[in-house]
Order: sequence, then C-alpha cells, then structure tokens
Amino acid sequence: MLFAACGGDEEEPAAPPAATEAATEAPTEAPTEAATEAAAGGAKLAIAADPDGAKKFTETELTADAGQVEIDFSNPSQVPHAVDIEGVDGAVTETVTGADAPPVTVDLKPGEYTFYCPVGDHRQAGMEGKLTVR
Ligand SMILES: [Cu+2]
Repeated sequence: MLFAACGGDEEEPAAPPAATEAATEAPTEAPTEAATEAAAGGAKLAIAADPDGAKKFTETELTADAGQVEIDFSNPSQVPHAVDIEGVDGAVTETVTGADAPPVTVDLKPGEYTFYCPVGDHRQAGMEGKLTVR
C-alpha cells in the first residue's frame, strides 16, 4: 500500500519515488566491468545425467574456460549419480537422486580431463565423458 501511495506523487514536479526507482535500476546494468569480471570468474559447467536413468550423462564432450568453474550437476533420474573430474582435487559433487547437486567450484587449468560418475559401476558402464579446458 505504501508503494501505491507513492505512485500518486506523479503530479508533483520532483517526485522522490521516481528518482529512487531510477537509482535502483541503474546499477544492475551500469557496471559493465563488474559484469565482465563476474563472467570471467564465474564460469559454469552444466552437467546432467540421463533423465531416463541410464548410466550416462546427457553430454560426453564438454568444454570450459580455465579458471574458477562452478560445476552444476543435475540428476533428474531416480538413479543416484554424482560427477567427479579425474585428477582435479575437490572436483566432486554430492551424490544426488532426482535433484540438483550443490554447486562445486574448482580451479581448472587448461588440459584434457575425464569426468565420470563415481557411483557404483557407473563409470565402467560408460558414464563418463571428456572435458576440455582452454
Ligand atoms: Cu551414476
């Protein structure tokens, strides 16, 4: 109700609510540098498990830019899965079933990696893929 009341100020020459709105919206677009930095340091690597429960990921070849990468693993199936990137300390997600795993952020150096599911025999069954970091 307070905001509705403010809207009624339109007739006044210097309506404070309008100025406040402008100030609120501007910062989201203005700092282009900050946005660029966020993109560079906030890269995301989306990985998903087969929705039908097969022991495989939806993609077997992924690429990422070197640096801080957030691993976002989604497992919509009713089979427990996780993601582990071979040879990268800490690059392993929680095992989830029918859910998204909490994001895991790792520092990736350029190179070729193998990501796989560490659950049971899933990797042997073919639940793995190649990750190229540039
Ligand atoms: Cu699995």
